[in-house]
Amino acid sequence: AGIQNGRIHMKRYITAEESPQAIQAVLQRPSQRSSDQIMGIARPIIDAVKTRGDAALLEYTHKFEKATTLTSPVLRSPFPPSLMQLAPETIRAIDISFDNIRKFHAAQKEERPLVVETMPGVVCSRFSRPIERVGLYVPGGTAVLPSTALMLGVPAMVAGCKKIVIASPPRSDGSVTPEIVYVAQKVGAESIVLAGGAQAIAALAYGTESVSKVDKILGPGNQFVTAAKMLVSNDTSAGVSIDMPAGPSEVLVIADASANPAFVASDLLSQAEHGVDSQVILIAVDLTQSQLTAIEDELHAQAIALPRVDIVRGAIEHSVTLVVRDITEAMRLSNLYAPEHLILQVHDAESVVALVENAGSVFVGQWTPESVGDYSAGVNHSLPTYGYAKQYSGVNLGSYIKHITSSNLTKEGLGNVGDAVMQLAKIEELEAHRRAVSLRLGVA
Ligand code: HSO
Ligand code: ZN
Repeated sequence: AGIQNGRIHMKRYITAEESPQAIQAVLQRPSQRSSDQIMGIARPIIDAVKTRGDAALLEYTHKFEKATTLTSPVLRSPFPPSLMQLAPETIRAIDISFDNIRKFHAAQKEERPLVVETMPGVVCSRFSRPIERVGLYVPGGTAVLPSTALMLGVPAMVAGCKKIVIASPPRSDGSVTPEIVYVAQKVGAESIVLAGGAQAIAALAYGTESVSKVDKILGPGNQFVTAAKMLVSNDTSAGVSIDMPAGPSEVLVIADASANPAFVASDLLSQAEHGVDSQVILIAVDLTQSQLTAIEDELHAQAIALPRVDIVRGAIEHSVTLVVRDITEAMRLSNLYAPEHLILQVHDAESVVALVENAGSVFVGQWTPESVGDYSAGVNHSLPTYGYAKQYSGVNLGSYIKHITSSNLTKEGLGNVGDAVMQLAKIEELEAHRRAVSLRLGVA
């Protein structure tokens, strides 16, 4: 795969000619550097920030971000307008995206508590409250990602989180991308922590002299960020939770003869340009040799014209095309892989959605490139990678709230359910439990 005579090309497998084991092996994610090794690097960084606070945080920012002139790790709201000077078209694009993301996440609100009378006089209810303080990690690295600030910040705002802290690595001159400051202001963030990596996660988890401690940390990041999130969430003294483990970005495109080869190639490439460790998979449903070649030609031609062609080459090197017989087989393999993004460019794509069991987010039909979901449609782009779509949801309004339950019984209600309670308390030999009921009911 990868470079054949300089050609950017995904290795092709015909599933009918391979064993199921071989296909399963092809669908393995590219292996990550051992997590023990990464944890070993993250742990001392976390300890240093935990014990030495701002001083350690700044040292790491000077070292890793080369932002040696930075003297304060936090920018507090209200943010000065001079830090968010943007072209009108940028403001318009952010505003439109903000509104759509807000609309879609606001619709996820539960209007009223859930109330169920399980027995006469036994009323159970469930209501939600926002998580008070959230830390949102916006990665730096090879691309600036104000869209990630939107995807994490807008639902936090909609949920009603009281304190929103955004952390993002500063540029080497110590500044933050103005787009991120603008988004921070729009979502009502309290502060922006100018730090990245494990050190930023530690600062959010424990707090420092100037960084506010948070209750939950959300957002994607590299392996050090992910390792740090796992470490702090396992430390009971931090009292912090995380969204989900994150890995490299991925897309799986299912295309049949009705698909436009240029569209298919453009979707594969938009994921491939994220990073050399990104993975893109094409499942071709019953395509002829010439249809496959048309997609491959498009992929190469479009790829070499991209500014990030070198990153694309790296990603395509461990990406594959699987040629399958029908949509049922395609969906079976897709559910097995559990892609972060699933793009359906097939005949009657809408009906195929019913077959989706595991995926972070689905893009239906030829007019729905993944890019729209990455930025502006309204859905969230912070999604489970690395097969975690089998058990995790992407970031959504629920990521920012807790559910609290309550019970409320009348005397009759206790009379109705009391025997069951007393009986089970007896079996568990917890006499005080039993008596809390018997005493109220005036029975033995
Ligand atoms: N596709 C990325 C999100 C993103 N794309 C940000 C562009 N900017 C991971 O879901
Ligand atoms: Zn993207």
